Amino acid sequence: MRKEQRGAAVITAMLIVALAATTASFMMWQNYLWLRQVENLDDQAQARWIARAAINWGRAVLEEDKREVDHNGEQWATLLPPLAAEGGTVAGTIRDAQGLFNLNNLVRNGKVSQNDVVILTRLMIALEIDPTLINALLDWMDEDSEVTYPGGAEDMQYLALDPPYRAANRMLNDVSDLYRVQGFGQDQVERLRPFVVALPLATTINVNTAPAEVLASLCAGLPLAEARKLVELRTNGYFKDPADFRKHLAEGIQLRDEDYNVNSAFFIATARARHGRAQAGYQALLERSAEGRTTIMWLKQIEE
Ligand SMILES: [Ca+2]
Ligand SMILES: [Ca+2]
Repeated sequence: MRKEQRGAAVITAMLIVALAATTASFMMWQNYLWLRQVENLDDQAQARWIARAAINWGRAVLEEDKREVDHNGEQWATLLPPLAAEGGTVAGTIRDAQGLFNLNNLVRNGKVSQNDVVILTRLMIALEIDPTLINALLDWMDEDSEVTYPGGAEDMQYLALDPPYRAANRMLNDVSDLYRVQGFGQDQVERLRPFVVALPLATTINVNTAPAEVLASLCAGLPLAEARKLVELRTNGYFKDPADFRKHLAEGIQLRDEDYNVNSAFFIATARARHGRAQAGYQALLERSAEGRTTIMWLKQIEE
């Protein structure tokens, strides 16, 4: 073999080896990426599974709980700190949904409940939100298509929008539904959000868990400062029954027996889990029956 030919053969051989090595490393790299993807998916599935399990744990805690009274000193109200679970961590909370004003109290069986309008009016004034917005909310929820003045809106107003839509004429599924109601923007909705809820049926307010703003709205003539004192008093105990709460109110303060209680049937459970690089979260509305069984009314995945 001539010298040049031998040289060319060596170069070709080297090229083949180099190419083979490159292809192999490329394939290995691809393989690695694929494995990482599988691992990530697996982590994601595990994280979801752990968060979902924590929601069920919340149900079990509520089922164990005594139902005559519900207050923030009970076990369900204890924050579940990040705990090691199944190779990951999980954290969770349960909140009493009946500590908040239930927007679905406003319209009962398709008809406006004036007493609840009065309660929400007080709350909105305290939060510095224009209370005439309530009229649009009543129209959104009531079964008729007659506009309530001032500020009301029915199909005619919503169909004129781009894109057009119709009034729901039924109860809210979620507080976020407010965004579709005339006059409610981010400012109003986010100011209201810590104090209101949308439950699937009309409910009483639990005076053991309601924030001061909600207590002050519930009772005619109760200033916010006095409501804060009641909340303060509650930190070292709880109201045993409705009469116990009433006993702590100054003379002249009025509230209706059917508007409040000391226990709850609806709770919001939130769980967040991590596994490997993945994280997942769920929030659920739980309903607890008179017999103590819990049902998931809705379950949604939450970010971060
Ligand atoms: Ca209880
Ligand atoms: Ca309507």
